[in-house]
Amino acid sequence: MLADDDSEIYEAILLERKRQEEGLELIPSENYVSKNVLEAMGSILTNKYSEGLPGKRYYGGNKYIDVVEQLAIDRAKQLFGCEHANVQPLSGSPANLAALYAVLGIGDKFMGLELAHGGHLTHGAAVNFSGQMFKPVPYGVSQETEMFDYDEIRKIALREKPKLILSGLTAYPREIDFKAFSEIADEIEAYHMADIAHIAGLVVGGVHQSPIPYCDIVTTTTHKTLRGPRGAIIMSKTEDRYHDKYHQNSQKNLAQMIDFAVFPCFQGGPHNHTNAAKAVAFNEAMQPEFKDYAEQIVKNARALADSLMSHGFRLVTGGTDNHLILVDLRNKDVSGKEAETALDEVGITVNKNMVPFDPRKPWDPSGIRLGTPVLTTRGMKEDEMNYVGELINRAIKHRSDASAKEKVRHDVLELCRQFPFYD
Ligand code: DSN
Repeated sequence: MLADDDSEIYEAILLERKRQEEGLELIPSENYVSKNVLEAMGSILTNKYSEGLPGKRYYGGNKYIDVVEQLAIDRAKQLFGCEHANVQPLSGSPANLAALYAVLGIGDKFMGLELAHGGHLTHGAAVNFSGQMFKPVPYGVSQETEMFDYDEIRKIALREKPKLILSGLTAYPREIDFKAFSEIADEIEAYHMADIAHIAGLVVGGVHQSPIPYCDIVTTTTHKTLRGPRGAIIMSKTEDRYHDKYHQNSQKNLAQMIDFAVFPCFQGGPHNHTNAAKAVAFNEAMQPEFKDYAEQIVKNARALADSLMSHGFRLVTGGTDNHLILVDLRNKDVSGKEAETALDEVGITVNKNMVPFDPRKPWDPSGIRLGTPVLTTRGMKEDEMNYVGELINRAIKHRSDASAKEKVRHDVLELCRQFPFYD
């Protein structure tokens, strides 16, 4: 038993479990998975090497691994309604690396959402492979509305003529119009790729527009709103619609280009235990209750947004359409880092975050980012969100008052005990 044989690791796991049970987890990219997902992840499937694809492996003994991976592929295709799915990417950044490299050459131009405006590192940040291997052209949000201005994005696309336009977010609290992005991409004969890591659960739950009809490639992690294990998948159309323009010397279609980029180009053996857990999570997301869950995530985000605004917090874009909220703290005379620390001390976990046009730096920006996937998984609804907004306000307002903070910590614990998860 781990408890007897490696007490240091065992203790750390127990303490992290207690932290998750006794705190309010508001990081929008996190979730709590089911026991079945945990069971699949903790299985003996981790022992097996299986480079290749189902039915075509470079190692023997993959009879049952093939069953697992084929189920994951079939379920991903059914869940999202996509033509092709590769379920092997180890996580979001490797998925985006393989997806971009499948269609772009070194130095090729692509457009992605600027990191400071809610994009991801892999959407073209200078410090990331995406900004170093390719030539990124950033687009941002409007200074006035803090939302996408599709006319402005179109102007940049017409001027720059990128080979690919990437739509996707990590800190944009509004619905993305994938159709509008695809019309811009079509006009300049560019690929359209969407990264739906944050919103995949909302897409399959029917509370966010699906990118599948409008994209050549769609990547997603599996551990955020989708509530699966840490990992990712890449979905695509089968055909490469720009084969004659960009890849006339290749024998491969788009699905084959994606598979080749994942393995052998960037990865070795797939993590079969994780792929089994992905299949379990896809099956869970196909159940009718998952639609209710996705709807409740959005209702909860709106309720939390209203509560925060009633306590004088300024929200970027004035609210939310999805699972996340970006708070601009400049009117509260507290930085993102100070607020993150103050909330952490009372058991409320958020992350400091840049707001669009932030005068401060990423290590201590002007904002914090919050989301409702975990609290919704625990069964909380709008009334609790209203109260969580009050707790956040008290923790930030009384951050220098030890006894007031102790009272908030007590109230956080009380609330968490009403919504246990891993009993
Ligand atoms: N690191 C993730 C997030 O927190 O949004 C994105 O992959």
